[in-house]
Amino acid sequence: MAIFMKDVELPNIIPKLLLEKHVNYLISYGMNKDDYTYCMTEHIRMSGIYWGLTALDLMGQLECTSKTEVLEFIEKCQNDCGGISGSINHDPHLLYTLSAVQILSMYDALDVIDVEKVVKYVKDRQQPNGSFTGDIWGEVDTRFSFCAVATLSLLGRLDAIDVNKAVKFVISCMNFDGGFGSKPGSESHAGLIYCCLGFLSITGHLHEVDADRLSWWLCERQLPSGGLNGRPEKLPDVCYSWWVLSSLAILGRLHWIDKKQLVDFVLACQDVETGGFSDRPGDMVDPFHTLFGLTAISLLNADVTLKPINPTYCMPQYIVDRLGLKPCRLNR
Ligand code: GRG
Repeated sequence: MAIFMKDVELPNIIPKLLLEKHVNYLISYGMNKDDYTYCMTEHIRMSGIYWGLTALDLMGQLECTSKTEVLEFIEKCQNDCGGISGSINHDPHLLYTLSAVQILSMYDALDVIDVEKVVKYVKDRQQPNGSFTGDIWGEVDTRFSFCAVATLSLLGRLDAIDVNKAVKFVISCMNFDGGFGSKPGSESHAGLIYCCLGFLSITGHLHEVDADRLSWWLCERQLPSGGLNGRPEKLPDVCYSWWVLSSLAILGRLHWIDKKQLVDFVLACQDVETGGFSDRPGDMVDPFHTLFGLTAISLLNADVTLKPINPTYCMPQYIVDRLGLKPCRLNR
């Protein structure tokens, strides 16, 4: 006899979307610089700012923060080699370089950094087999292939790298289940599937994907609680609402997911007192999960007041439009 266990229990009453509380949570997060979690996340500050500002922009509150302070911070994080670091005096990395370029694109302020040096930094990361390292220390991962092409396309400089070789490497990471891992032969994982589909969407190679097989695998990530996990046998997490949903959106199959159940799961991950979203109901909130809770609600069109999000760049759609970018999507 099969026994169905609920992966995570949702509260009896699902709260509505608490936008005002989320705005207050994000604004006060950046203000309390002595806070323990704020100090412990210094090394990922650049991405933290991108998560917070993107979430605020989706809620129509980008101007609640100090643009000048953010731009000064980014300027100080660009290193001589051109790469941008997570914090001042830290080592540069492709992840933070992309976050910085995303923020500057939102603010229409790319002149704050030396763009040609950024282009050179990204170009220097490409390896003879087309893959990218995240920094000078040599770790190769499909995340970095995405960061490289997303950064360069935002700068209008995709011509700086060998795109064909880069595509070949990403395609070599495709698995029998239609998904993608971090390198050839690595297990499929929803986060890396987003990176590879985002990469293929920017470079115009989505036709290389088995869209039905991959979408089936992505839909199997939905658990009885309604939440999504990142791979089989794992717990659900709000961030996969982004990695999985954006992938389905790029594949033109967003409607394959059970929207009502997923929205309930995401709403149940809000802290109704402090604002913000956590990974699962009842856990501690943070800006990372707050962004991906909101982007999921936006992609699902479950709240009319949230601005639309672009599934490839994870940036407000109006900014992607303003830059004239048209990342590919499949139709179904
Ligand atoms: C522009 C949004 C945006 C991102 C930049 C870095 C990057 C590109 C994407 C990261 C994609 C990724 C790998 C996400 C997964 C993050 C995560 C929660 C990893 C946890 O992995 P495990 O194995 O978790 O600890 P599970 O859920 O598998 O147990």
